[in-house]
Formats: sequence, C-alpha cells, structure tokens
Amino acid sequence: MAAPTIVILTGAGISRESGLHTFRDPDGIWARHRIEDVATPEAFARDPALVQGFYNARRAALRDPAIRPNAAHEALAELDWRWPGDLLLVTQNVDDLHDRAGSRRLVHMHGELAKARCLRCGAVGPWEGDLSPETPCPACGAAGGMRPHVVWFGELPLEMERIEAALDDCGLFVSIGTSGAVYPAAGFVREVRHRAETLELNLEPSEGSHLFGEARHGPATVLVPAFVREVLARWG
Ligand code: BV8
Repeated sequence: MAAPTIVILTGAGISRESGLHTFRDPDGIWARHRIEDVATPEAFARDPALVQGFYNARRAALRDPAIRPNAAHEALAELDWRWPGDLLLVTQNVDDLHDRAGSRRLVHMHGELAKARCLRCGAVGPWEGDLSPETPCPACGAAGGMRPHVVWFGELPLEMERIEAALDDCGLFVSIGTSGAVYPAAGFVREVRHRAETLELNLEPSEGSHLFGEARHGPATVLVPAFVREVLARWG
C-alpha cells in the first residue's frame, strides 16, 4: 500500500521541553497576560506599545542560546526528509524551532515571531530585534505601521487553503502538544476522523482527545521519536 499523506498539527507543548512556556499551563503565558490585552487587533489599536512589548519579550527569549529544537522537533524533521508520501507539518507555534530542526514541508498557521509585517504597504519580512510604534518599514519607510507577523484572535489563520487541501487528502492525522482549545485548528480532527487514522500525542488528554482513534499521553520528546520510528518502519 502506498504511503498515506500525513498531516501533523503541533502546539506549544512540543516546545515546552525546549524551555518555552505554553499558554494554558499553570505558569503559562495566559496566566500572566490577558488575551484581550495582547493578542487581538483591538488590543494593538488601543495600546500598540504594550502589545509590541509582549512580543518583543517572546522574540528575545527565542534568541536565548539555551532555547534549541528538542528530540521531538528533530524526529519530525527526519520524518519530513524520509517520508515517501505527501506530508504537511502545520504548527500553531510562532517559534522557529521546527524550522531550525530542518522541517521544510511546514506551515506556521498562526504566524512567526521572527517576521514583521507593515500595515501600510503589506510587506512581510524577517525581523530579529524589538518592534516599536516608531519602527520604520524596511520596504516603504513608513513608521507606525509595523506589527508582529502573528495571527491574533479574530483574525484569519495563514495558508488555510494549503492546510485544507492536505486535510482533504490525508490518511493519517497526528496532533502533538496542543490543548485543542483554539479554532479552526481544534476542528481539524473532526474534519478527517471519518476517513483517516487519527492519533493524539500529548502530555495529558486534550479537549478533543475523545475524537481521536488513538491517544498516547506523555512527554513529546519520548512519544514523537517513537511514533516516527514506527511509521517509517511501517511505510518508510
Ligand atoms: C478565526 C498566535 C475566523 C499568537 C494564537 C469556534 C468556536 C469557538 C471560538 C471560535 C471558533 N472559531 C473561531 C473562534 C475564535 C477563536 C478561538 O478559537 N477562541 C478560543 C479561545 C475559543 N479563534 C480565532 O480567533 C482564530 N481565527 O477563527 O478566524 C476563521 C474561522 C474559520 C476558518 C478560518 C478563519 C485565530 C486564533 C489564533 C490566535 N493566535 N497564537 C501568539 O502566539 O501570541 S492561538 C495560540 O493558542 C496558539 O497558537 C494555539 O493555537 C492556541 C492554543 O495553544 P496550544 O498551542 O494548544 O497551547 P496550550 O498551552 O493551550 O496547550 C499546550 C498543550 O501541550 C497542553 O494540552 C499540554 O498538556 C501539552 N503539553 C505540555 N507540555 C508537554 C505537552 N505535550 C507533550 N509534551 C510536553 N512536554
């Protein structure tokens, strides 16, 4: 049998063991910041400096040399290189650990901390340091229009056509390190569960755990390399 198309969805849990906070864990991001203050277009219009400060701090944390891809990121990159069939890694994470591990068939559906966007000319480009309301756009030079290239609540996720096309064709859907609390990502399993194998790999049952054909619970750095070995042995 030909190798099925695989769609893998990841969330903040896959980067926890690399030292990055998740959102909903007790010491998570939403325990210290309100979504309404930092992760909506309304918040940015109301207080751009507060929102920029929130993302500047996360962008700076990502540059800490101690923050590196872990065994789960690396195993998924190996699967990307060696999988004979179609594959798409859809991450909700705005960190660049999948990219740094070497994943290529990768979509950041909620954007990237390492990119900035200009609201004046629409240019999107790599961004290393801090952004402020005074930061000029490298493309059009206008100041006051630069924002993090991330998807806020109430905004359309990125590359939904490419994601939906892969979901339409997928024979195996795997969800890793996500609480299943945010849509449309949390709805993907419902879209495919009647025609594809579905597997959850998470520290604890997610909100949609009952929708998966199989669920394995434990740390990503243990579950993901084992899953990749297994699936490559089966079809590799
Ligand atoms: C939209 C980027 C229209 C910014 C993020 C339907 C019903 C109800 C509400 C809605 C709905 N449709 C839309 C909504 C509104 C909203 C929504 O879902 N609200 C929720 C709160 C109810 N959705 C939106 O606004 C979205 N836009 O819908 O546009 C539309 C509709 C249809 C089709 C197209 C468009 C946009 C949402 C995107 C917001 N931006 N991030 C930033 O990063 O600051 S969301 C952010 O939170 C993440 O990206 C992620 O998506 C989400 C959830 O976080 P997780 O990654 O899952 O992390 P969490 O902490 O929650 O969980 C971690 C998990 O890991 C836990 O389960 C834990 O057990 C596990 N774990 C921990 N350690 C480990 C581990 N697992 C393994 N190993 C470990 N070591």
